[in-house]
Amino acid sequence: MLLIRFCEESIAARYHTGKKMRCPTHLCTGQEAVPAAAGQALRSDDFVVSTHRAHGHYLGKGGDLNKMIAEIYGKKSGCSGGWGGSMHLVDRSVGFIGSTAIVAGTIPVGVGLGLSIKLKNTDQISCVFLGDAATEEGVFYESVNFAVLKKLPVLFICENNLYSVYSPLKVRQPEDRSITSMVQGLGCPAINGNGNDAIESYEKILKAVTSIRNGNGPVFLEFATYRWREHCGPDFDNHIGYRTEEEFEAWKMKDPIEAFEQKILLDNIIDKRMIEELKAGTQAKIDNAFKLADLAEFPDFCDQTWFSEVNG
Ligand SMILES: Cc1ncc(C[n+]2csc(CCOP(=O)(O)OP(=O)(O)O)c2C)c(N)n1
Ligand SMILES: [Mg+2]
Repeated sequence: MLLIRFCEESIAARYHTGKKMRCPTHLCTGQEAVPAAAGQALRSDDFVVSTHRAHGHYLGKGGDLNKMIAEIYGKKSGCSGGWGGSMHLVDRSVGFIGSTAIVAGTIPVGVGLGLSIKLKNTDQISCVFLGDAATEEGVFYESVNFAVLKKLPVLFICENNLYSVYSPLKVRQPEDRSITSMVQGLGCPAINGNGNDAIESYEKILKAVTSIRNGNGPVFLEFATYRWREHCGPDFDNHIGYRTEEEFEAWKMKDPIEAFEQKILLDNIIDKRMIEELKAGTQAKIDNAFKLADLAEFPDFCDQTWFSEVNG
């Protein structure tokens, strides 16, 4: 969680200087618990597909920090060879099959990966990250239906942060209908949880992973959470008026990292000095990743070999 938080905050702090990051970035500050928990519950050979807000999912899955920052800088050493930028992360070495900017675009890809696992008869899992707005796309229903019908090893993780850009859920979906119940209606086991509670998220994801690995078919998890920064970009946008300062402050009080830190301090799992060391070490790694990205070369955009390399 610290790696994700500090990484996102370091991107935000540097974004406006030097024009080094030329791609749009959708930061997940405030939403770190679910990606971190999923990364802990999944195996490195499990597959993950993700969305436009992909940094946490990639780092959580064991993605390489240096390769991610280099990708955001558009450099050849980036995980997508510098071709993709923030929203198009690919790294087969950690099972991160890809993120895309098209809302719900990776859902059928993740279900297809689930079908490939079933056909190859391995015990991997395909994990599909999606936002609340992706449940409004037609392909979501086709994909869940197919996964249920074929009993595919697919874990759907919906991070419900209440908004699609500036539109709150209540202008997009019937107010009295929960996403979890709607998915249950499609015949898919579905539960919801507090996406700002790292331990609860981990336990729920692990339980789902165990059930899927045991051959019981797909599971859908909906986690309530909240993005702190603007939809796209490094700044804050509460002043626009689509959400209130009070709502934002109330969610900031539910900071997943602060809550986890308090818990492990209280339980004597870690002491304050260890936390400070962890924080300093994490920030140092991130600062170094930015330094490396800055020094790295840009790709030769006439050279297509990266595509053949990444596609095996
Ligand atoms: C098919 C499609 N429609 C619209 C957009 C524009 N768009 C980009 S992100 C976004 C919001 C998605 O919201 P959600 O899935 O809840 O994810 P969040 O941004 O909240 O993490 C929209 C509408 C898009 N990229 N693709
Ligand atoms: Mg959303």
